[in-house]
Amino acid sequence: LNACFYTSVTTLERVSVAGKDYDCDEWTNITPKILSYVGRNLHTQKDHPIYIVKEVNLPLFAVFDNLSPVVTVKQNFDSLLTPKDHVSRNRSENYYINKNTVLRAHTSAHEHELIRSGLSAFLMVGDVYRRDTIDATHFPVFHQLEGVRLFNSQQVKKRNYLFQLFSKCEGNTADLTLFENGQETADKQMCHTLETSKLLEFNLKQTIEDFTSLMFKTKLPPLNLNTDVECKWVEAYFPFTHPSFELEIKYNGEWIEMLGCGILKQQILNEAGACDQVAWAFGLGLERLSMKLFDIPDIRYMWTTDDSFLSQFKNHEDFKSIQFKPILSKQPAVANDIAFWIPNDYAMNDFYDLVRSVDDGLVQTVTLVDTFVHSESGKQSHCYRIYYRHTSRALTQAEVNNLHNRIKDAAESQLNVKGR
Ligand code: FA5
Ligand code: MG
Repeated sequence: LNACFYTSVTTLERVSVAGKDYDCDEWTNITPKILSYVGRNLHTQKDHPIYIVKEVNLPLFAVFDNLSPVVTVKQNFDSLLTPKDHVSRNRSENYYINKNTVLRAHTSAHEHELIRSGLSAFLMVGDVYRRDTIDATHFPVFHQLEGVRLFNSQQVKKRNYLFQLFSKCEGNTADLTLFENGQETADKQMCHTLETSKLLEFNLKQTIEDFTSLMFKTKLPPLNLNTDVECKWVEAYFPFTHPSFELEIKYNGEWIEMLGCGILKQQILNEAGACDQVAWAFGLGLERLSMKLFDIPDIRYMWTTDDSFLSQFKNHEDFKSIQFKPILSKQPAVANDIAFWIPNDYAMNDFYDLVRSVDDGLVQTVTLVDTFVHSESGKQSHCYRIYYRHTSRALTQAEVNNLHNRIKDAAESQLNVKGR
């Protein structure tokens, strides 16, 4: 539990987050670096690329973009049926303020309260926080767009009717029931009829595909360089949906995950006072969407206050006419390795988070290149390759060496690792 005890914050008895004070305990692992991102709210900053994609709203949906990122463990996990021993709760995955309080790891944390308030179609945008890997498409703070839509039995029946009209299949729509006391299968939950589940899945995927083509379909060729995108559905697992899916999208020649979604577990609706309704939900990564849309090659650009970045998004009548021009001509990354013996309670995210907190914008990617177990002592070692590359200026070997040494020193003094 103490693998990553950041003296700078956690020796404090209390910590102030977004203007409120919280007691620290053995779960506290937020860092000053992460705290410095709380309140930046890129999604409410006019003309920021995250704001621009957020503004492409779906009609019909109520929009919330100012819910506090400080949530309870209950909101972030329990309300979403996350098992008590599920890895997503680990201290190595999240930024805990204390045992009961966490910086939300996803916007799904607010689903329960918004459903309980009686809404039946809503979108939620906010900053979310995760201890995670380091590369061009991951950042410890990012933004999600959550969408939830509830249906009562009348609405499902109407959809079933339309569906049958279009697919020309036979069937008695009047007989459609939402619920049954049945079996869970790959396609449905125990209490849903197969028809209900399939109709919801169809509507969910249709909504997301419509949104995706709204974002990416070329409107004004040849002005617009953002042509249609390649994307595909893959099966997924979330503790709070079944069945679950992910949408992947081709980005720089590779498939990356853009969103997760699924049919909301009925228990969540029941506990939020909507037991006669069914629902789907999705959670989309706005950075990834925006990077794909504008051809932004590195997620770190989102946080620059550099006008040569931000000015490229200003005063555009149509977001589709924006084509990002990298500020720096391609500079090769400088690679530098670091190897150490790790203690038993070590988690890779401890190292990644440490790099994030020491780095001042130079580190692009960190990869584990080698693991090794000493034959006699049984001790394990990890070797990481750190790629140094700034988003907007060339680096000198001296500043790379300086940062690399600071990372080494910090790892030895804070992570209980031994240099090799
Ligand atoms: C979730 O967060 C679920 N709450 C999504 C969901 C909502 C599922 C509702 C079902 C119903 P996931 O951990 O896969 O799922 O993250 C969702 C998206 O956030 C990813 O597809 C990706 O686009 C983005 N994302 C995840 N981690 C990072 C990161 N470190 N940096 C930037 N974007 C990220
Ligand atoms: Mg995922």
